[in-house]
Amino acid sequence: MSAATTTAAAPAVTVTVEDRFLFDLQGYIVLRGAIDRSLCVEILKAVRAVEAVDYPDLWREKLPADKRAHRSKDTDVPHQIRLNGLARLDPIFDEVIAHPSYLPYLKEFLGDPQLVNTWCITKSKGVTPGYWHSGYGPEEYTFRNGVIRSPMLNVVTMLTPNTPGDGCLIVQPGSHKRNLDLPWDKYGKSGLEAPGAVEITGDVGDVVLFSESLNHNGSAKVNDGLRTNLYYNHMNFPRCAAVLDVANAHHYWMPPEVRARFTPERKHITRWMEILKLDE
Ligand SMILES: O=C(O)CCC(=O)C(=O)O
Repeated sequence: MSAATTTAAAPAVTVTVEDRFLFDLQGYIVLRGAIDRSLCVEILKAVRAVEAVDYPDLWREKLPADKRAHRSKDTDVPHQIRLNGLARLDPIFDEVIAHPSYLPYLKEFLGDPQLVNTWCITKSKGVTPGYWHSGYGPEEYTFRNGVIRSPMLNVVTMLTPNTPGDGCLIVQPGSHKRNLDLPWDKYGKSGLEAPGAVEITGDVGDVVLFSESLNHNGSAKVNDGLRTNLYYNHMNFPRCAAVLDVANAHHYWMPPEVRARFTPERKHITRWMEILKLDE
């Protein structure tokens, strides 16, 4: 990675040959100190305030009974709070949309990035590992004529330190190009028993970009304290559609009054929301 600062005066970030090499090799890349610590502190304050709210989520009542949608605040997993559709919940979450520290990477690895799903996960001690998954299969990750294309790219921003045992994001490096499946039921206790599993640790403001073809999971949180990360998922414009997940489209799509406050870059990275209109 070259420059990784975020102020307006910061030099433009360029994706280096080493970045491309690593992302293609591992299926993810870590941008250390990508987001200003002071902005992370501000966002974290808003996260805690939003986590204290109980949302009526009346829109869910219109969904067919067999469609499972996240609530704005999900507490289904013990010791964990998941917030969904972040820009609906507080404008502070806009600040990391199309952030200059990672936008060039999205363009390099996706094409014409469009923001789709956004969420935030706070874990406290006692969270057990999630399940290993990937949003897309390895056949969807391509390298053709020197061009890297991931079907979906997740941008994870650490708002608190992610130390070992903190319920970190765990990945199997290289699994975005895997050829074989595994007997997943064998690997349970921390998530880290899976072959090749690596825990991605980091500090406030670090950003992880990973291909959604990569096998990933959240590990067990055995430490005290809270671990909070943001997850902003992106797709290439031609294939981006909230219709892939009708139940949760509410969280993907932002109404015009929310997008009205966006900067031109943020409007551009959400322009699919002008074409596909959600009837609320
Ligand atoms: O807890 C984590 O950091 C992993 C979360 C995860 O795998 C996901 O949200 O898809």
